[in-house]
Amino acid sequence: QFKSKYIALSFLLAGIYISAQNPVIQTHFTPDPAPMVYKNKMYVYTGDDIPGYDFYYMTKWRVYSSDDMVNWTDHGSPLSLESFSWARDRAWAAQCIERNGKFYWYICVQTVDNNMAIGVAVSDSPTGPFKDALGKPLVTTGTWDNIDPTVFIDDDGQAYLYWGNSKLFYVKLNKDMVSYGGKITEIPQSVEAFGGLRRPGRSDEVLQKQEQFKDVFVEGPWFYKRNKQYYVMYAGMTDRTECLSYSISDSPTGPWKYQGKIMTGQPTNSFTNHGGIIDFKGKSYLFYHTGLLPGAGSYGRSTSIEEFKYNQDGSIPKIEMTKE
Ligand code: FUB
Repeated sequence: QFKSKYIALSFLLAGIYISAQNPVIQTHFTPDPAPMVYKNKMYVYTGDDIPGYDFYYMTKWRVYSSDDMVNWTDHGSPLSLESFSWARDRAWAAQCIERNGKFYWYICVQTVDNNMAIGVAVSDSPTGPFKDALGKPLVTTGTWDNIDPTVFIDDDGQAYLYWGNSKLFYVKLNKDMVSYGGKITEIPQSVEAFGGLRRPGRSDEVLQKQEQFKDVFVEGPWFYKRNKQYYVMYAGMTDRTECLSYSISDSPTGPWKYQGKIMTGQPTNSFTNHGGIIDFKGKSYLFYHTGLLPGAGSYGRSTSIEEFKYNQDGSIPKIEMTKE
């Protein structure tokens, strides 16, 4: 027993700990997990909830890595609100991607002008140090729509940034990954595309009672491609909490076809859900968050992971939340 305690302590001091259980990170709150595979290693970029407030209060982001999905190394917090001179508050959801040996971490924050905007930080290493690439926002439209960036580089080298809350937008990024030339496009919402419509002035409870509004794009898009098929997973709406739903397309810019809900139900103890899907060493994983750490809840969310197998036709099965 002494030996195992000693080994655990050594791992902890080295910033490594072992968790095959959900939530996989039990030392910090880690919402909005965004996985990235680089050089045979899994990285996960997360937020950093500070519970005790009556909203999502976050001032920095975190990074963890694993070779085997069991042993996780804590790389600390290489990016925070202070990294962006134009940021005021709300270090919300983010995603990191590698291109030509550089790492681009797309984040969203509340600006000094009181809007939400998307910024990008760059590093030579997946674990930082990261630096604001522009000294100003990458996407700012003077609204609160600009949250939850997700980034993807297609086989032809074209990179796409999707994001949004209630409204879903995309823009084609330039090769430098920190600018765009074309215009920002809003993806039309429809029952066919995302399972339902959000009507201004109608509460989600009312929408749930109407069959045609059985789901809706809320936020947290996760954009990726598998076997020539484009996928966008997103936080949809069910009962009183968010679920994870998805749509597919033959093109990176749509039209999108609603495919249904991936993850619903309990126990989540969190109003939101937000995550990413990725393949690693021949297996497929869904990263998501719950509020299940002791004393947590909607404003103290933690990363959980489920392994799953795609169906033969490329569809995603229903995935249960587990504690393993
Ligand atoms: O973490 C803050 C916000 O909550 C995210 O931006 C949303 O997707 C939701 O998870």
